Amino acid sequence: MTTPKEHDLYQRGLLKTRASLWGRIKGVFVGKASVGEPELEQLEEILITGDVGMHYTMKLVEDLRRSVSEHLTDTQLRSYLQGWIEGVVSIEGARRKDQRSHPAPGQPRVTLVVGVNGTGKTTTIGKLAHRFKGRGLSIMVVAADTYRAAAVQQLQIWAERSGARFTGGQEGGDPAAVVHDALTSASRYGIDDVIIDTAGRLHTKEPLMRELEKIRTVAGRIVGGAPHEVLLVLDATTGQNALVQAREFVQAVGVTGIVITKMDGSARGGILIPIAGELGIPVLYVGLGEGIEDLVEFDPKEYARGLIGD
Ligand SMILES: Nc1nc2c(ncn2[C@@H]2O[C@H](COP(=O)(O)OP(=O)(O)O)[C@@H](O)[C@H]2O)c(=O)[nH]1
Ligand SMILES: [Mg+2]
Repeated sequence: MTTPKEHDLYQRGLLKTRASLWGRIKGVFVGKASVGEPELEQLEEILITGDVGMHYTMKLVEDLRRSVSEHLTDTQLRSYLQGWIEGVVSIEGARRKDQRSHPAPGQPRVTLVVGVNGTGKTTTIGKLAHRFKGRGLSIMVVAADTYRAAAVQQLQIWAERSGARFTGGQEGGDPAAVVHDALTSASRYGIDDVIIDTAGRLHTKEPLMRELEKIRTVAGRIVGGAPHEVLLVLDATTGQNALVQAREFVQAVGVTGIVITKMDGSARGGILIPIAGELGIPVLYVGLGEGIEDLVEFDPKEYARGLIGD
């Protein structure tokens, strides 16, 4: 269940997408005496330019064509679209078997956060640390992005803000060694949750994937079953590019959950539909702003209401 505050965050965060998607759809359908092919074609175009992707656009238009008689009121159309979107992202998004594992009692739960530079990994970790803290858990965040001193510092600032413990290496240090030391001390101190920040330099894809693999191996050696969760962070404003990135990471590093950030930053919030649909990996969180509170657990109903409605 979402709280009223989270409902508002969805509504506010998805404003741009809603204005573009529902705003245009309404313009096509409302006040029409009947729904015919010209309207359905226009709907198709709105959905495709709204990043919903060819596959789900065709499916939606086909379903609508079949289930709708001539006349469609504004309210009927709205609830039809909301229900359709909610169904697709919840059913399709959970198609794969849950890949998450659980730590043994007394061991920390280890989350590895991966994704391309600039997608919002470090920010998301800060927000997650704050969330988990709010549940009374002890948190450690780990800077395994050791290529830039600024990246390490940025995570340290988020650790201070959220009240999490911080571990980071020297600039240029070995990320796997940082993870080794961090997990050793997290186990010793009885930390509940460890969240690991990683580098995401796209231009060196193969070494990056190898490095992530090395981090995985080292983590599993220190804490049984770690990483228990691998979160892939995708930037909604990059549209179809996010899907391309997702395929690469899923193939290379075994992703267990997805975070889609910057849903508030553009009218491209529709991209969540093909991401959830194609990958079949659950979208766990969405980023709806830059602040520490602007990360919510993904809720298909709130998402659908944020996209379609007045
Ligand atoms: N509007 C908005 N901006 C975000 C969100 N998440 C991250 N950002 C911004 O995206 C930029 C890159 O984030 P960062 O965490 O440094 O990305 P990283 O390189 O993947 O670690 C920063 O300016 C963040 O404030 C979000 O959900 N909404
Ligand atoms: Mg970062």
